[in-house]
Amino acid sequence: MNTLKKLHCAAVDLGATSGRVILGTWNGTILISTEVHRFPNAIRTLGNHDYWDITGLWHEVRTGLLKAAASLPAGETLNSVGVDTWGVDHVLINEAGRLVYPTHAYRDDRTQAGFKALKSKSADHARIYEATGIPAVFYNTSFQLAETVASSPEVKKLAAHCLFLPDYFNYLLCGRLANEVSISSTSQLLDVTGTKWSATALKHFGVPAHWFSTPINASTRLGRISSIPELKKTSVVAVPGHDTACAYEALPSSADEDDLFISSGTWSLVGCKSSTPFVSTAAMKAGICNERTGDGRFRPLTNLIGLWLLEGTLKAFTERPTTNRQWQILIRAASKLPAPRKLLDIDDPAFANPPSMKKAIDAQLRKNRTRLPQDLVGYVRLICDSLGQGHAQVLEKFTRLSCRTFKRILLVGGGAKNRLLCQATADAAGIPVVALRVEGSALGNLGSQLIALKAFKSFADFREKVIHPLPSLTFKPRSPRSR
Ligand code: LFR
Repeated sequence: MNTLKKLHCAAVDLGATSGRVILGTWNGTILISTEVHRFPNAIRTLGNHDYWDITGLWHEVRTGLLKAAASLPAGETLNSVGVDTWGVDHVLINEAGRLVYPTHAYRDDRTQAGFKALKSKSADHARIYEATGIPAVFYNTSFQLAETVASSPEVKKLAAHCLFLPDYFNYLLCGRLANEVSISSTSQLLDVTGTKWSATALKHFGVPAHWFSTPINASTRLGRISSIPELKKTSVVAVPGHDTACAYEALPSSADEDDLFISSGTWSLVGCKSSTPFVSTAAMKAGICNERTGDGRFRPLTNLIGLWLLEGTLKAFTERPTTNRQWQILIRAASKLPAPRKLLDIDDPAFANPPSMKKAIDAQLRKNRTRLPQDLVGYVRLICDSLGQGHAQVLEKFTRLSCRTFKRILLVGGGAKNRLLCQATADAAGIPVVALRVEGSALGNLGSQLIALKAFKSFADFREKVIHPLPSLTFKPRSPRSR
């Protein structure tokens, strides 16, 4: 008989377009996860700038946690909660914990000038890459904070702490101020190795060093919830705060390091795990971001535009799918179309935050004298094939840079449900794609909490017992390329 006490954990997983609270119950043998709350999220525009609705997000987090606790059998307690979010975004607070600056969304184009300036000065770019392992990406926290300080110099006096969004929600829950390592590594302000903030980067961007504290590893217990009286017995665990770090931990990787990882959602994050960072000039040119795992190791990856292309394009069509069934019909219809003759250049900066994604795609196609798709089905086909090709190009880069031979691509996230995207990736890459249809970030988040609660020794242990037995779908390349 299984005598182990059940453990109940809530994973708060906030994404740029939706958020969810997933209740995970580990009974010593299986992990049952149930979505207890889901809500939309969106960038809010005010004047010429883009922001996150932080108060709205906190309201949803609170609602979701109360729902999670209410769904438990009488007498059982929610043991812990962990929060993960997208990367780079942050709050500035004073000593009393009050917000002193609005929380901008990373797609706000206030960072463009600083981003372009760094990209154009190759010696500076190389110096910052060498120091932080993160190349110039338009949304980096570094560019955001540099713009904040330049446009509102008084903020240097007002702000006492910079917390990344998961760090801030942890603080709101339990009052403990801490920067977690995986989310800190998305900033372009952390040293590429170790856990010191980069003096070189802080100086270059004009960001005060005292805003940050030495990052802590994930699976650290921060304290009990103090802001929601009904949940005062629940512990707050710092999980890998970056959703991508959580998703990577939830992939059924082999011990041989021959798997390439894709977390496929609004962004396609394509990379691998590594004990050392990739810091060569070639890695910088390839746009490799040496982000960290929750225990401070490396997950070099490249960021592609991902399903943002599709999410944006859908807005131009009145008849768009809302149910799983409608999605399946759309994807099936798109799979039956002939392959597009020419694919999109998905790195086109015009796709970053256009007023109309369809118009941005049409403009690129017209420029390349390519015929426009006739309907939504045609756009879906074009987008999925183009993303598949983008994934394959990153595989080539990683093969070259790591000197490894990748045997499989492990894919998790919303894209795992999209058969056309998985097949297009396998076809273009010439190796199988193993798709895991689970909420990857939430699962990694739950794993980190269960490690903190001592139900598992490590993520390797969690993967062996929880992830490897999960069903997955393998897409074999239809026309293996000669390599
Ligand atoms: C995905 C993600 C990516 C990051 C982007 C912006 O949700 O976290 O990893 O590069 O959002 O933060």
